[in-house]
Amino acid sequence: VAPEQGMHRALQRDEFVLHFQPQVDLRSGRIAGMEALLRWQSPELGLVQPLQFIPVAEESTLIDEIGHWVLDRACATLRAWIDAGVPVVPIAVNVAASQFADQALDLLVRATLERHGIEPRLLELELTESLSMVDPEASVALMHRLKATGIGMSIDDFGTGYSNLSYLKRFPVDKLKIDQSFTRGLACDPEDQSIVTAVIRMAHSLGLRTIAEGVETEGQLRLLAGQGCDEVQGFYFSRPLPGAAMVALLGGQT
Ligand code: G
Ligand code: G
Ligand code: MN
Ligand code: NA
Repeated sequence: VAPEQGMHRALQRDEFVLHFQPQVDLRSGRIAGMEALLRWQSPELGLVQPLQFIPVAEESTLIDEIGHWVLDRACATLRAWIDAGVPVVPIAVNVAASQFADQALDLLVRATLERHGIEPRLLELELTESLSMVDPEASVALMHRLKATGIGMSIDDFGTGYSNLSYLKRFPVDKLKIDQSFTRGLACDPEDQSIVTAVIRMAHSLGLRTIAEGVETEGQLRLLAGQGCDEVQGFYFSRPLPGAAMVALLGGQT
């Protein structure tokens, strides 16, 4: 079967699952959030990673269907965990550029939150720098409507896109996610250190929080803490986890 057909069937057969990666606040040491990361549990192919199917999905409207599913499942998961007495933290969901081209995304977000009875502050959308470049004016307007719903917004993979700083100034986002390509070189590459230091300073002076992605070593962690980075995410603390394992982590911190 063609890959798109396989994924369409996967949606119908409920073969997608969300995994969750903790985001740790460096000041308190507590889990302050979690990123929802999509996996495809295919009966034929096994566990398929998103890099193997998201790019294919992005070539058709399938990415929008998958995006809706992820948003709905993220809110449904929060609802189930809250009902079970789990001390939940906000969930961050990745948004593809084409989802952002839909000017009614704010209405979809609102409806999804209401359907599951989830407070807006428990949802964060991760946007990429490139998604706003097709129609910057419309994107900024949509971001303001999303902001007005009460959800959080972050810029994912910061530093790898067009990095149009004049738009960054106008984006009503709360957080910059420093791309893992910069984190990787932190302990050995002075240029990566300079970039990370500058990004953290710039973010803070714009009133934005920072989270470093791809933190794998104690050395990286120490440098980030020294620069005042707010949060970290990466294998050093935890790989993306199935729901039950994430629940155990959250339950362990009360
Ligand atoms: O989870 P990591 O394992 O491999 O994810 C790889 C890439 O896939 C990352 O760029 C990540 O942002 C993207 N990705 C993961 N989950 C989703 C999702 O639910 N929606 C979109 N659009 N991208 C996702
Ligand atoms: O593009 P986005 O930032 O959404 O994708 C996150 C990706 O980074 C996922 O594929 C996730 O599995 C991966 N990831 C998370 N933590 C680490 C890490 O510490 N090291 C590496 N190499 N990848 C990571
Ligand atoms: Mn992300
Ligand atoms: Na990223």
